[in-house]
Amino acid sequence: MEAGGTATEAGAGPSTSGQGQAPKPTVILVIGMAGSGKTTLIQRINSHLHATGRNGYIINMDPAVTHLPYGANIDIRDTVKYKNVMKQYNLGPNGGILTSCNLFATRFDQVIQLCEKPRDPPLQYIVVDTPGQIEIFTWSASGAIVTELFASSFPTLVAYVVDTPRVAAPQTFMSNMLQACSILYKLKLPMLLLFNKVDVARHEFALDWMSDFDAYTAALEADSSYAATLSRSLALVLDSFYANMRSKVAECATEYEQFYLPELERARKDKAAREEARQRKEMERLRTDMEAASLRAAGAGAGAGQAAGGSAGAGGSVGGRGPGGAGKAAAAAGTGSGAGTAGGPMEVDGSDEDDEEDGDEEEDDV
Ligand SMILES: Nc1nc2c(ncn2[C@@H]2O[C@H](COP(=O)(O)OP(=O)(O)OP(=O)(O)O)[C@@H](O)[C@H]2O)c(=O)[nH]1
Ligand SMILES: [Mg+2]
Repeated sequence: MEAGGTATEAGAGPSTSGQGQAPKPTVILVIGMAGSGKTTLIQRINSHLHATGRNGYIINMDPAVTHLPYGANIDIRDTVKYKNVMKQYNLGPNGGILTSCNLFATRFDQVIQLCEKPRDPPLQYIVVDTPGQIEIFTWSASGAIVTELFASSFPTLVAYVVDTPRVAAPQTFMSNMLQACSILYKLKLPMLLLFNKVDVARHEFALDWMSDFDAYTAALEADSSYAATLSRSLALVLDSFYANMRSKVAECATEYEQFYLPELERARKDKAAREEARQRKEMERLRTDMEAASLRAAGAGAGAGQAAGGSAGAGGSVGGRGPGGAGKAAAAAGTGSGAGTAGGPMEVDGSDEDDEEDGDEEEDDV
């Protein structure tokens, strides 16, 4: 495997857990097309880490894998049984994987706690194996939760695995690069392109295409189809994408510290401010509700007192000075106690509306 350089050669960058503690491990999210060799690559990374006396932590997020060539420290299959999920929710294979990942994501805070546990020697890398169906990880709630939780706790990067023999044709290469680009946009994390299976096909042609536009257009020369013309235009556009690709894990970790972490902090502050505003609104609503309830209770008490004194029309007069429509409804109902029942449903309607608004806010947060 090559990364326009090598993938696992460098340290995890300067980030630390604070208070003079050991540096934080770097999280490597291994993503790539089905069969591109993610799992095999992780097995090799794992043995390389062991051979060089470094401490790594491997997490398997693929619920459908039948055999793992490495010993995972955390395995989604220990928590969620993919086949049971398929049966229980009447799902097909992809729906089963997606739902299993989502179920696992609901407990991902525990995974982060395990990763944060101090160890001797300290962890240097946390490597995450993902399902072959890229979109299941990158475009699902579980992918968003997992990446966000990792990125807010550790320097995190995406290692995009390219199946080198399968991208030897210029247009397949372009489609794979667009896929990588879309993941970069979605996950917003530093990215490492890993050219895999170089024992079958060397990766130098890809490096040439990425660094030299003329070399790429020359490869497309014989092809005058619309797709080839589009590929030429896209190669120009992707120039800055290629230029920003890193070739070492440490470079990605530094990029994370310099650009992604400040952005993350800003997003976290925004979220905290939104949450504070929501809580303030809730408190205000609660206060208004309580005031209204105490006014109603006072009104109902007065109505009951007058009714006990034998005045049949007293309910009407209570309604007149009660809080708006509720009082009038009580008068129409003709009893003092009716004020309570008429007031109840109106209040429930109101809180339902508010609850829907709050629900939207929560969805945006996720
Ligand atoms: N020749 C060669 N074959 C490889 C290499 N890496 C992986 N393979 C083969 O590619 C196939 C798929 O490998 P996996 O590691 O299961 O790929 P994956 O991306 O994890 O697959 P999914 O999880 O199903 O998406 C297997 O047959 C591997 O033996 C490599 O570097 N060279
Ligand atoms: Mg795999």
